[in-house]
Order: sequence, then C-alpha cells, then structure tokens
Amino acid sequence: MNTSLNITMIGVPMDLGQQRRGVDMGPSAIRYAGVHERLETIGHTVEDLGNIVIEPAKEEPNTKLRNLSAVLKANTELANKVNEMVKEEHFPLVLGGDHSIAIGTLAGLSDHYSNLGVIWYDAHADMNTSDTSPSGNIHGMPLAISMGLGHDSLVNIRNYAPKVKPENIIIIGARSVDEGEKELIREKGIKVYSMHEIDRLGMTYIMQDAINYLKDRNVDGVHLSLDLDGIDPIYTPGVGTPVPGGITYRESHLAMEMLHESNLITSAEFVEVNPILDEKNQTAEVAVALMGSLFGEKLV
Ligand code: HAR
Ligand code: MN
Ligand code: MN
Ligand code: MN
Repeated sequence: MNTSLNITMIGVPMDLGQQRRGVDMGPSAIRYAGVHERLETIGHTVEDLGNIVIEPAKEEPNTKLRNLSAVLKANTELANKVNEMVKEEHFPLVLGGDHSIAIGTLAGLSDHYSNLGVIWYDAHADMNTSDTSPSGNIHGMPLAISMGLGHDSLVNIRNYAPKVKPENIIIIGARSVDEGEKELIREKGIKVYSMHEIDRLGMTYIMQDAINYLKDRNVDGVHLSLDLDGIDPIYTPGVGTPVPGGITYRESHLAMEMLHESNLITSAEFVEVNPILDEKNQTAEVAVALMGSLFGEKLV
C-alpha cells in the first residue's frame, strides 16, 4: 500500500440481508470508534461520503430471497459509488452493514480490474446460492453472486457477470460452512484457509501463502472483505452470527500488517458490526484498530 492514500469511506446501513436488527448502525459505530482520525493520523487523506439510503423492506412474494428488492437497490447504488471512487484513483473503504453489501462493492470494483483478487476474512463462506441457502438471507450469498451464481438481478448489477474468478478468491477463518457451500468450494477449487489450517500452520505462513498465491495469479487489485465474525467472538461479540473458535485479535493484526506490507490491497470493507449485540462498542473498536494495521500504523 502506498504511504499516503486518498481514502474515500462510504457507510452502508444495511440490515436487510439477514434477520437480526441493529447491524444498520454499524457504520455509525465504526465512525464513533474514530476511523476518520485514525487513518488521517497515519498520513492518509480521508473523505467520508456519509451513508447510502436504504429503502424500507417490503413483501417479496415471488422469491425466497429475503428483502431482495431493497438489497438490490442499495447494492446497485453502492456499486456505482464504488466505481466512481476507483475511477478517481481513491481507495474505497466501505463500512457495513451486513455482508450482502459485498455484492455492490465487488460489482463497483471489478469492471475496473480485469483480474481482481478477493480476500474473504470470515467464519462463513458466504457462498450459498438461492437454491442452497438454508435461510434465504442474502448476507450468506455474496461470494456466490459475485462468481455469477444466484439470483439474476443481483448477479447482473452494472450489467456484467461474473465479477470475480473463483481462482482469485481466498477465504480465511472459515468454520461454519453449509453442505451446498462445501460442494461449491470443491467444484470451483476455491482456496480456503479454515481454522484448521490457521491452527496448524500459523497466521504468518497462511498470509505469506495467500499473498504469494495472489501474486502468482497476476491480480491487478485485491479487495479485502473483512467480516468481524471471522475473529473470535471473545474479541468481537457485536456480530449477528458469532461462531466460537475464531481468529485471535493478534493473529488478525498480524494478517492486516502483512497485507499492508504486501502492497496488494486496493479496496476494503468491514462488515457485520452490530452495536446492539456489542459490549461498549468494542467490535467497532476492533474494526478500527485492524484498519490501523491495514493502512500502515506502526507499533513503535
Ligand atoms: N451460511 C448461513 C446462511 O447462508 C449463515 C451465513 C451467515 N453469514 C454471515 N456472513 N454472517 O458471513 O444463512
Ligand atoms: Mn478530515
Ligand atoms: Mn460474511
Ligand atoms: Mn460471517
């Protein structure tokens, strides 16, 4: 990552991709935890566009996808905003909101990049299709949709598909993966570092391997999609779907520091912060601390 970036933040107060209210307040909680000043102190220029407007949910009689039209509308708008940021050579930093917003972020990024890499830091694979989803929650689908699998309207935001190649995706931290997702992971040969590999090989090895993998793929940009539930809920309790046995606080900082050193990351989003389920805003504070490491903060 360059020493000084023009970072443009946008908040997406989306809670319609899942069923626990409160994650719409994630962007406010992250701002309250001091993101703007933290990144400026490192030496970056920071601009905050405020929040995208989320329209109210309505009855969706023709689909099992919960709140499809509102999720589609918000993601279409987000995609257009992110696309403008990239064109201006700004670093897009998206604040969530539930993980369904990655559909829009990736749609906005990848018509600019011809070979975009994606690092998906998450307890979940978020690779359900409309057919395999056990819940109908769109936040469990964004990676599948970005690969071109799922509801047509979501797959075709900005009128092209797919957004990412399966071989350019790396999942880190997986420990709650549905059967249909496992099948898709095998079928597409997606690179996954589950908690097993993290325990066994250590985060230093994993991140170096991930960075080498993406470099070998000749990616022209890498998006970091960081779901706070990837981290162990003892550090980040304010998430809608906590899964025990996650990545530690220090391992996560190490991962961000190594990504910073790699100079690969060209956009990022931090999602699933739910202040209602949190304790004293600590999940948002962890998000901002990790952004510090990702954007080049030095310990000494
Ligand atoms: N896999 C389950 C589903 O599809 C749960 C997904 C939970 N997703 C998130 N984002 N919290 O990672 O419903
Ligand atoms: Mn400022
Ligand atoms: Mn997720
Ligand atoms: Mn998750």
